[in-house]
Amino acid sequence: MAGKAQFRFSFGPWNIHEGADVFGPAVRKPVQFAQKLKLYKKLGFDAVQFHDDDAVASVDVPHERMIKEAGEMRRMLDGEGLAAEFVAPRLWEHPLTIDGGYTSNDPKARQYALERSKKTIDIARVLGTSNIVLWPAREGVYVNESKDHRLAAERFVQAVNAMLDYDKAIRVLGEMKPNEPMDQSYLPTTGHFLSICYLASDPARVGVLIETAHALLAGLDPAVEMAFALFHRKLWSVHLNDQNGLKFDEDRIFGAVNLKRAFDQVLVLYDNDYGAGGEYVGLDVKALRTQSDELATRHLSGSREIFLQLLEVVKKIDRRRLEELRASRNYEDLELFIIKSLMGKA
Ligand code: 3MF
Ligand code: MG
Repeated sequence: MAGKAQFRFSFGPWNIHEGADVFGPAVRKPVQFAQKLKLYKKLGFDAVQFHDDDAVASVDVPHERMIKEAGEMRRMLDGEGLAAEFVAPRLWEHPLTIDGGYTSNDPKARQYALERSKKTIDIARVLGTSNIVLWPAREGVYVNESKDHRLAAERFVQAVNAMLDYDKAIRVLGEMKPNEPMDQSYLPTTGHFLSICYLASDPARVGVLIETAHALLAGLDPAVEMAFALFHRKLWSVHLNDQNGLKFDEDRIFGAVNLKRAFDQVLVLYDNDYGAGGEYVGLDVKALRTQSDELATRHLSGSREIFLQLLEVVKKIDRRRLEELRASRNYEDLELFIIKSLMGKA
């Protein structure tokens, strides 16, 4: 039965940002974390996605201090009536992990990555979530011959196992992306990570977060990817956004580039009861650099609105007509039917 879920929304604090890009500095004033938290409910969101160092000032401090700071963050969340959806180790900014963490050639980097992942788990425990997201940004190569690729896959499984072993209550979610910052990322797609899931010590606790733009950058269709992970019962989070072609990760408003593609994702999520197990509809969208301070949250509320409006279209779709068109293999009328539904003309 479709539609069991009441959709709840989340985003990460990095989605409210100052607009700096690789070619130019910040153009908006920084928004304090406490201020960002106050915006969540106003914008229609119930949960916060964290990097480890969003939750605490630094993880490279004595453990008690880190835990104390995580406790303060938990109280701030409780105060705003917000939940923590996941915590992700930000392994891509530290000098030790310049050439990757779990799959680095340097044992010190690998050790740092593992220790930091365990600290992420400690933070997640305090924040009250069991979801650990891995976006393995620098696990991969710029120069193909620089690493042993087979060994990298093995090291990846070992790292996931070390996390599962460290805390028997956590779940690990891979958020895969084929490139950027690396030329070639290891485990570039959801399918690659799913294959790792089944090699892990406790496959039931390993799953995925699918980001629309990441699937598109891999030349894949996000709705088909989501359906595949849902079949495996491993779609535990999403980063909805949009993407114009194969270039850098644009993180555009959900549906801004291709509304039908956004509709397809909502259809798959709705039909498969995504959210019924407590999963959030996460957004990973960036305000354009042109936006003024006052307008730099519109991409978030707007993406949520588009999702909910597409949900209305999904619910109104004449399923009998859809089945008829499928059965008669009349795919052109099917396509027109969907496009007209999106225009309110079906
Ligand atoms: C990079 C991303 C990241 C991750 C985040 C959580 C800025 O392409 O999508 O968002 O989602 O770091 O893992
Ligand atoms: Mg993302």
